[in-house]
Amino acid sequence: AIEAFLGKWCLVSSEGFEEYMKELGVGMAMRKMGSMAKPDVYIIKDGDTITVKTESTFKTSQFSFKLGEKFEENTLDGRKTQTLVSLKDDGSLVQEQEWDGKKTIITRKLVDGQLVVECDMNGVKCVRVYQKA
Ligand code: DKA
Repeated sequence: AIEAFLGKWCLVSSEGFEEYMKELGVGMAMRKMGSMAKPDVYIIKDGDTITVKTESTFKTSQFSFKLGEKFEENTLDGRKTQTLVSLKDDGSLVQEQEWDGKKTIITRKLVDGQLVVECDMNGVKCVRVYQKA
């Protein structure tokens, strides 16, 4: 259920994020800031609407959606994507972003009470772990 994802999460570790951002096409200046940022992520539910808010000293942004309904997302790095978020049978929350004929997938799962975020762009993967605040 989505309820387990709700709350405030703080980044505790990040592997491969620089390479992932590079594969996304993020420029060097923003990659530097992105690598240094230790964001807090808030996952909030209001009725059917879920909001994911990412807050850091570098940038704050948020997106809202309903599970299984495509929407237009403005990403932290300035892409405008067609995004679909769905909750899989194994409990993972899968966010698929499509833009300019490209695609990336961000999978969020709960492992031992931590939020594990796995990003994949053309097979370039990154893993970021968040702890409940
Ligand atoms: C996360 O939630 C990572 C989500 C992917 C962000 C991609 C673009 C970032 C550019 C600064 O931890």
